[in-house]
Amino acid sequence: MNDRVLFGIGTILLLVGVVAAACGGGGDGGGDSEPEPTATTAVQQPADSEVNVRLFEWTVDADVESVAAGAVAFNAANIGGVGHNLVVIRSDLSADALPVIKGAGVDEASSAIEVVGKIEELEPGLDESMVLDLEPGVYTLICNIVDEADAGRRSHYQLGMRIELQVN
Ligand SMILES: [Cu+2]
Repeated sequence: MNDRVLFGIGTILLLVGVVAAACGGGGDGGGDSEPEPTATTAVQQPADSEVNVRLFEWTVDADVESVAAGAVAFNAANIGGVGHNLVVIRSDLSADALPVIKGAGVDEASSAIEVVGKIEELEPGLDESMVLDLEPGVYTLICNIVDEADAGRRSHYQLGMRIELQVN
């Protein structure tokens, strides 16, 4: 019977060791343990897919035309010479037919569209990411900055900074 008792004690000690290794933050745990998750940089939540967007005068340039529905990361980079932003809009309207208010660009509060995400104005050379949970549909990516200097008070959207994105 001594063998069984010893075996039982051994099993308990083994379990205690496993629990200690799992709970402890100490450095001398088992060498086979999985690495602890490290802090991520720009993206806070995991994404299923990503869209890399370059913003410049007067283009919104995405590296894909379509993505799968789910968590989509938008990585926006302003490679232009003036400030740009990125507004992701869900609408049945075509990309060049969104409602516009003179001097204020696309009317982001319009009931004809839904703003599902926005990266505020980025100065030249800066980049920023956001993750949006997107359902299937057609989306429009725009820059909605209005330059004070523009006599026509047009937004960058009206100057051509718009592109459609299909979410499947
Ligand atoms: Cu712009």
